[in-house]
Amino acid sequence: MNVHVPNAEVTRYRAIWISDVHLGTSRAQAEALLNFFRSSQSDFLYLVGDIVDNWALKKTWLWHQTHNDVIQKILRKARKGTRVVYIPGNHDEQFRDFVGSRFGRLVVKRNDIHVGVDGTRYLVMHGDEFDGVVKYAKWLAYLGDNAYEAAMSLNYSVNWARRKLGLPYWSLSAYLKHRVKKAVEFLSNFEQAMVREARRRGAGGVICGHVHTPEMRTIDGIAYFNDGDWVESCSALVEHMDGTFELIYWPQDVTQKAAERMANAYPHRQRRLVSAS
Ligand SMILES: [Mn+2]
Repeated sequence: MNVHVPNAEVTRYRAIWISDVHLGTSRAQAEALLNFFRSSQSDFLYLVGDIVDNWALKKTWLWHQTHNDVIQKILRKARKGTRVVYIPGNHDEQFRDFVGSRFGRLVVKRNDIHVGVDGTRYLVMHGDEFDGVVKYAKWLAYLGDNAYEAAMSLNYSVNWARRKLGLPYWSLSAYLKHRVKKAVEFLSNFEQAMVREARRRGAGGVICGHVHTPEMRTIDGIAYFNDGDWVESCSALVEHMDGTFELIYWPQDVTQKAAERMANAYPHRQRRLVSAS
């Protein structure tokens, strides 16, 4: 029985958008992203912010080889002909100092306009620009970040116990975020702000990240596309060659991945490990 994830099939897209990878933290699903990168190819690759988590890097250095591999893979794609547009977010805002710089086929921009196959203009931006919390009270955002880190480590413990008990994965942070965002109607305000900005810029749509909530819908006649994140959703927005858009959710079952790695390392334990997930 062969359990490795097949990479042989490479899908070609016109454009790919990813954001909120948070490299430099243990939450980054670098392996899943590498697997997605190996399985896809595109004319345009938009890195829509929070690719590297500088705030986290300041506290503790948590940089795996797989995080290097993600960067290498992106640069390799740029060398091979993909036009890479890097739009730093609030967690990698230090890179905003490089806005306007060009490194071969990789350009750093504050935001960008992507023109779809049918000529529709899409405003591409990270999204923190209109996040009242980030914009008006930076210390609040830092506090929120620490609370999120704490929730994620608690989440890990809870799920370790649940796995031992044979229960399925349960996302505490998703639950907390859902509750919090419901309370302050943050998400709705965020979406409205993004759509307003797209209209102000004369665009027919907006493509963003930041809130870790993949979405594809039309709000007041403006396309609102959120590419999600590579912390929990492992999602990417893609534009097919015919101009249609799709949200892709990449397989990321951590238990399954761990089982596969173990199975490859210890073939004789394969059956038990795979059936345990
Ligand atoms: Mn962000």
